[in-house]
Amino acid sequence: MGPMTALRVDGLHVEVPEGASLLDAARAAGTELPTLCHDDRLRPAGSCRTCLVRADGRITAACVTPATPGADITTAHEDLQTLRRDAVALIASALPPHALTTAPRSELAHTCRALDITPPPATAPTPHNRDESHPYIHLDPDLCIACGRCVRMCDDVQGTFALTLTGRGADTVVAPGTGGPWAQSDCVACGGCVDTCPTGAITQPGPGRGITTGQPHPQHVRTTCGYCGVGCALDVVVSDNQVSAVLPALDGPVNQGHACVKGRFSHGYLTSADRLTQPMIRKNGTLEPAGWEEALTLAADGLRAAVAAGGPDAVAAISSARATNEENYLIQKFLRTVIKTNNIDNCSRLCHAPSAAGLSAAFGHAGGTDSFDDAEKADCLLVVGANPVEAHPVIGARLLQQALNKASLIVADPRAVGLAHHADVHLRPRPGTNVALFHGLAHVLVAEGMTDPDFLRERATGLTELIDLLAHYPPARTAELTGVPAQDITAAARLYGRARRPAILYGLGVTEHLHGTDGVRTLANLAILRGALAHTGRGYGIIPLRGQNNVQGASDMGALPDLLPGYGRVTDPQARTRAEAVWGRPLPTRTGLRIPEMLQAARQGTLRALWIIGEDVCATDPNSHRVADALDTCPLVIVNELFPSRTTQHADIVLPVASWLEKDGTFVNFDRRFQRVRAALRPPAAARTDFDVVHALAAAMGADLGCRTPAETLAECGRIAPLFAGLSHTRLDREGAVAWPCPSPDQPGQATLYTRAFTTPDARAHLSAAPYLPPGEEPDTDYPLLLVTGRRWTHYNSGSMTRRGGNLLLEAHDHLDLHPQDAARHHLTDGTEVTVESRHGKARLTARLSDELSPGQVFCAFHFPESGVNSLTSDHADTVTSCPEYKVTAVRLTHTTT
Ligand SMILES: Nc1nc2c(c(=O)[nH]1)N[C@H]1C(S)=C(S)[C@@H](COP(=O)(O)OP(=O)(O)OC[C@H]3O[C@@H](n4cnc5c(=O)[nH]c(N)nc54)[C@H](O)[C@@H]3O)O[C@H]1N2
Ligand SMILES: Nc1nc2c(c(=O)[nH]1)N[C@H]1C(S)=C(S)[C@@H](COP(=O)(O)OP(=O)(O)OC[C@H]3O[C@@H](n4cnc5c(=O)[nH]c(N)nc54)[C@H](O)[C@@H]3O)O[C@H]1N2
Ligand SMILES: [Mo]
Repeated sequence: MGPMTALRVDGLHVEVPEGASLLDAARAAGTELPTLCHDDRLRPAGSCRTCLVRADGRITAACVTPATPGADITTAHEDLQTLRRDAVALIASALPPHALTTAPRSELAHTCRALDITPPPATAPTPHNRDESHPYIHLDPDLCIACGRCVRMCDDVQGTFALTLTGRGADTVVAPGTGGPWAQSDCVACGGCVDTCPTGAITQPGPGRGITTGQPHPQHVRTTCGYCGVGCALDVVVSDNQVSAVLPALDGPVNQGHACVKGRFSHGYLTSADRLTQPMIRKNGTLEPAGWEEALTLAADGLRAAVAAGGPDAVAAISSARATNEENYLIQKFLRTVIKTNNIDNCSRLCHAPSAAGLSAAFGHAGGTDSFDDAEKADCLLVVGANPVEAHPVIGARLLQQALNKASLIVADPRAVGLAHHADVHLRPRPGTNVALFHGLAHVLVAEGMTDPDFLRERATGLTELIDLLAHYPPARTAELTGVPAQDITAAARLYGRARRPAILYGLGVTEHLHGTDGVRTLANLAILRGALAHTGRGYGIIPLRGQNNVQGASDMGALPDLLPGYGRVTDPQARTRAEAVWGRPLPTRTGLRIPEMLQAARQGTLRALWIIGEDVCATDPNSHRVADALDTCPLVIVNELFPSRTTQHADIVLPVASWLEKDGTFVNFDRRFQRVRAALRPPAAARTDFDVVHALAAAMGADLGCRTPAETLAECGRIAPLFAGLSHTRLDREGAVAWPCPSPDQPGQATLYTRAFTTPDARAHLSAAPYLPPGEEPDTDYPLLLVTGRRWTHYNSGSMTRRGGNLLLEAHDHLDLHPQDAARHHLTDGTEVTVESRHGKARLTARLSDELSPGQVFCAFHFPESGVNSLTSDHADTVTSCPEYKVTAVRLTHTTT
């Protein structure tokens, strides 16, 4: 704890941290003051005058007055109580009577009850100005007291600046800044305004109306969000096995009382009529409902038959980065010990496999070098090929505030989206030219002496080779290769090079390329050249913004064809022996198949059974026609799913499973923190957790996987994997979040890595001298445009969850963004239906003109499988890890004719 300030409140001695307010001091003394314009997440405003106290004789608003050493505060005097009561009564009297009746759970109503203020009698009928245009956020301006909390939340926490106070004097109310209805405003539905509104003027529709963060809720379950990898701690308020509201936890280690549209609101899928509620078996070509026993027996017989015909390696499984660690652990254990194959992989393959490969080659561990909390202290941010404002909104919001307040910002992204609007330098490389760009930046670092010679001499290796290579990447040549002006390269390198403590954060714009692993390694070069790592005190390393809620965990748990739980190699006898000792069985020694190899083997007839657990491969893997062919050729396809999907259309057995709000376990977030997942609801009808399904299928094959509970499972994993040996459910229940490596229960998790040494074989950081090589696809006269695919804030991956609920009202279909010049050349206007063709397939999208794109480049997401985006993308993949080249596809456009 930092230095403390001692003072007296109503005669009581209290101590508060330096910089605290009198409100904090009053709270420390156990005194509750009314605080209608205050929220701990916000800078204090002092405008409502309801928290009045007397400090050394002067009457003042406690929330804006600093606690000074030795101050003498009174709060309890009758005159003060009267002043405060009058201030609240005055605010309440300006509101229509329904302020206290229709919003009975509001903070204002609570304060009025506490101070014995009764609502004024109803006189005139209440005017009705409600704005109910938005699916998740409703506004009743009549209830607004102009405290400004929502506006500050939107500006200072979320950074969207969507709200404003309009009108004058007592008539001032909040409104969307764009003037029209809320649904057409800039709002991204983080829910911050709903959570902070003290009067019920801003609410969410439905049962959660009036339920806000910071108030006690009798039936709430603390869990971790199951959408992206940020790892927001959420409190799910439940009644009658239904979600009333999902609130961001104020003490959430990563989100600190903030959330995004997905975690906060996108749970409509839970009660969708499409939810799979019983097993299905294909009979005469159609999927028909079946009982669990019939489905499991059929699956077990099918797996046995596949092994009998082709040996254990004729079976494979794709595990789910949406599922828990314990589920992933169990699935790989089933494959390795019951089937006896290493054919297990997860969607990290499509995503950040190049990060795991690149970062472990450079530093040792398959994760980011430092924690996000550290990176937030950086004075310079280099954000590369990531759009956190849309894809990791809570992190995006924190990075934006950092850039607005205290850090310089370099963004490297072909598109002008999100953080790029606030960048000091925005580098816009042609997609697929990262390696050249990073070498260009490194060239300037070296040429202008902005490196750390001591660190390079003592802790790194590969400098000579790199310097030789960098001679070929002066700014002028790099500009030719990448399309980034030479002066921007120099300016960016100087910002990064001269910063005291820079940090690098990056995303799929680095990994999903033909040379994705080289991209990660050559980006890591910049941090190594500067020795900019947390433990050196000269920066905060390099952090991948990993995607799925548990993609880090799925890989940590060994749902990979070459690695056991905790990253021991399947080919390393020592690692195998450790696992064999715990599992009591000999393990397969041959490296298993990666996802694209599984699909290839299926097409060739050597893979005879594929179990797909929560990945819509026919929608989200590249070149989707060929994926469908693979499934159709494979004699047995089992799919665990929440919903019918493109993939279930090709399945022989479909098993209905629970979603993240319906199960127990742990996830690992993007910066290696384990957090607990807890069931808030029971799964619908006959649906079971993936955990139970794996156990049941093992039992149907006559095997017992042990690991009766998720807690036992994580404990067993810790016995195999030293990295996780100190973790347990009870510890996480107690501590909230713990980062790996965590080798023992009495040691803290290591958020900052490599304090003593790098974990590469020679304990040094490895620079990479990989030369720039062009992407797999390039535009030509037949396919003149370059398509980049990625994400939108409104939907999540295959869209299976976000398309089933209110998000569909936020974005109803996929768009193709293109520059107005390209649109004009193709005679397209906003809203025109357009057919996109690549060398591999066709997609139908709606044109959207946007100067976020450079001419010659177009962009779309892949959240609506029926538009066919992944029939466009190619089989080109990272040469090291097989991660698909989703970011570069040559296409042409034609008008859609129906
Ligand atoms: N709303 C929402 N959030 C999500 C998801 C979602 O589907 N929807 N998915 C989750 C998942 S699984 C993941 S992995 C993460 C992904 O999160 P991000 O990595 O941020 O996602 P993308 O939008 O795919 O790609 C990031 C950026 O890379 C840029 N880019 C493309 N090519 C290049 C290049 O050659 N060089 C550079 N420097 N940049 C390039 C694109 O223009 C894009 O803005 O998001 C997670 N969060
Ligand atoms: N064109 C293009 N394609 C891409 C990408 C891109 O940038 N461009 N990005 C790629 C990336 S990074 C990723 S990670 C993949 C994601 O691709 P997927 O993993 O296929 O996408 P999701 O929609 O996240 O989830 C897959 C399925 O899991 C189901 N599901 C959810 N929770 C659970 C659960 O607990 N258990 C089970 N059994 N099922 C569950 C969902 O209903 C959904 O159908 O897409 C990749 N595809
Ligand atoms: Mo991902």
